[in-house]
Amino acid sequence: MSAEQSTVVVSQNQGETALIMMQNAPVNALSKAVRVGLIAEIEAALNNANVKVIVISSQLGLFSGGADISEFSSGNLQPNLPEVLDLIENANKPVVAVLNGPAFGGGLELALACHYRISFADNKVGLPEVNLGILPGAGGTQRLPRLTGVAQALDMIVSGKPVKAAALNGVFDLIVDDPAKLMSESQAFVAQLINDGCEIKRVKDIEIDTETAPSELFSQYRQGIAKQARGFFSPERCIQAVEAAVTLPLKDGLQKEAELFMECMRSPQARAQQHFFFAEKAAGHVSDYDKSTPVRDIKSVGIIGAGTMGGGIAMNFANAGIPVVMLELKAEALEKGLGVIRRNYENSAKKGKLSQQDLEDRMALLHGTTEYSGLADVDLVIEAVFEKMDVKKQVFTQLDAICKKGAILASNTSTLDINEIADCTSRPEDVIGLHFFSPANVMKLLEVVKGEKTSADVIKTSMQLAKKIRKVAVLVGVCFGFVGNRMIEPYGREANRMMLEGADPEHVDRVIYDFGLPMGPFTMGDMAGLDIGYFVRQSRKEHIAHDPSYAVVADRLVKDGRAGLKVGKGVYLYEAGNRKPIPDPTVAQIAKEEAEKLGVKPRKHSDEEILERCIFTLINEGAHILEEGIAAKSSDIDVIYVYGYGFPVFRGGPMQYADEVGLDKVYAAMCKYRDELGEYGKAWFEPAPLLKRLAEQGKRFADFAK
Ligand code: T1G
Repeated sequence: MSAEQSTVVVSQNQGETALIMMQNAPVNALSKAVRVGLIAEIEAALNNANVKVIVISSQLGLFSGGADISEFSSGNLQPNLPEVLDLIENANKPVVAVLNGPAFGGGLELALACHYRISFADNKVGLPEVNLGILPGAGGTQRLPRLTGVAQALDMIVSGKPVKAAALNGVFDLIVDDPAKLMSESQAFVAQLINDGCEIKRVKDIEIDTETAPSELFSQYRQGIAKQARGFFSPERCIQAVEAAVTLPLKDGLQKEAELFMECMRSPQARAQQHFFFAEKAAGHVSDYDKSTPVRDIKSVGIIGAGTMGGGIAMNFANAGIPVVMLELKAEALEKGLGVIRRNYENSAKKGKLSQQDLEDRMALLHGTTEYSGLADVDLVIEAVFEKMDVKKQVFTQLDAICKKGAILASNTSTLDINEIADCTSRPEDVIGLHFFSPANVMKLLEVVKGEKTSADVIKTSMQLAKKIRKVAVLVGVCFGFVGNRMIEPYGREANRMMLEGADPEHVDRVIYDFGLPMGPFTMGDMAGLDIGYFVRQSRKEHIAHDPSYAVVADRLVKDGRAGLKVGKGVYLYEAGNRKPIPDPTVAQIAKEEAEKLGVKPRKHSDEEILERCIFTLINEGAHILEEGIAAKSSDIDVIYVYGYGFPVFRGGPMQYADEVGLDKVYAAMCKYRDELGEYGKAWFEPAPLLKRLAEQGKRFADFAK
């Protein structure tokens, strides 16, 4: 495609300046067409004797979101981005990058290959490739350290976090305070450059300032990131690439970077994290409404319950500048709840995450009432009261009587039937589930639970409001536990059943921790409270009737007052004020007694069996959920599990992981345990029909559309 036909790169000659503008909506992804267009325009400018300076910028609101991630799987990356950047860096006329907006990944690398860089101070730039399981593959690991020093470059590349242009020392030749003056000041910069004789400054000619790379830098950095980089493949390769910048000449450093880039690109983790990037975006693509569907204006929110959940939920709205009215029937409970919120903000302020002014501004948005009438004028109410249907129904009956017409009535229920709740009001079309995950002011996931009668505009309003309060919303249907909690049930069941069969809880927890979850099922159960599972099972007797054996130990621990961390003992023991689980041999004894009572034969569990029984049963439930239409697509389930349960993003989520393992293997394992575990196996290991069907067709969950 030649430049004149290019629609994604245009240029205009302004006398002695060739202005090359990218316009590949929506983010100037550096697709093949853009790379071809850039090469054509740059070569044309280099061959134009009138042109003295080349400027590269953008017609869109950002400079560039980097390489086109959607091209990675196609493999046709020629001409590749490094070729474009070599052309720029070796040009015999000055090339100036004018960053009129964010520059990420290859977009920033494009600027680094230029001879001069201009931006406005608050502009965001970054190298987020590590979040895609790869590393900056177009010279970023070699050029950035030469400009900004090794330590800052290392942190940007390994953390993937964006920084403000003004904070990136040594990278920009001109930082403009007022974005509105960017173009005019850039023109003056270029005019001066021409006037001064068009000197060319190539980053490759800059020697690394080894002062910024003390010998212990890399080892200390490795230690510093060990916890959050646990299990990830690309952070270590990012570090190695930056080390190469310090130890090798640029040409060899670029070669090393290319090798490490391809090593990462070929890894299952890169596939998983790139899948997840698009999965998160796709969660917002919902077929229940369209562009014409109206959105209700949410100017104020009522929260019922100022406890842990209610308080956390309230903070989300205060953080977004939306006034909140919190209802507690007792004044002291209200006082307590507001006090907890203030302490949370004060803790953030102590860590420098919040200014005192912001703290006061947010607290000023939080009002309290002890009367339902205090909610009469809010645009949205979210109840976070006790998880019992009759309590929820009482609340919604009151809300129906009190709240203004058009108010959205939402439940934070984590398992209960939204349709049943809606039907106790005169306005079921205004009722929806907004299931926050604890701690509600921290966890990014929001399950938006649509009832059968929930209107499209209420769904759309909820999905858009989620973005405003910085949540990742996934739209789900109604069933017990919706998606997340329904799938976690078999996961916890298998852990408990294996304990009954003689497995050590710490063995089970270690296998799951090593797989990449933040903690194993028993540690998680103790932290959440074993009584929560106990109450859920009491309300699900018909469901667990299949074979209730798995719960006997957990039920007995609760009856023995061992509700978990909060009481100092659950499956593990805990010293006061210490969350470290201490194995307790008496639990194994209890399990042995209960197993003998039930005639459950002891069984040796390999790491593989532990992993498969916990994770494949979770995946199998996901297959049921997909087939029932409770989740619209498998990638939505992945988003729920990564953001709601800490499923390792380097595995892409449970359904992506199953696709990577191969559904035939998942299916075979389900059949194996069904047949090996006697009555219990028959009760709980029947493969979901969708899993069976896709496995037989050699397909993936990602191929399934309801
Ligand atoms: N490639 C392809 N599609 C992209 C994309 C990209 N780099 N970035 C965004 N999109 C899509 C996105 O899926 C969405 O699609 C639409 O654009 C709008 O995105 C060689 C190899 C740039 C800050 O990781 O962080 O460079 O949902 O809603 O809120 O070393 O997009 O509309 O169908 O997010 O204005 C590294 C990823 C690539 C940046 C803009 N770059 N993108 O935010 O829009 S690898 C990244 C973002 C690389 C080099 C390596 C954000 C944004 P849809 P959006 P936004």
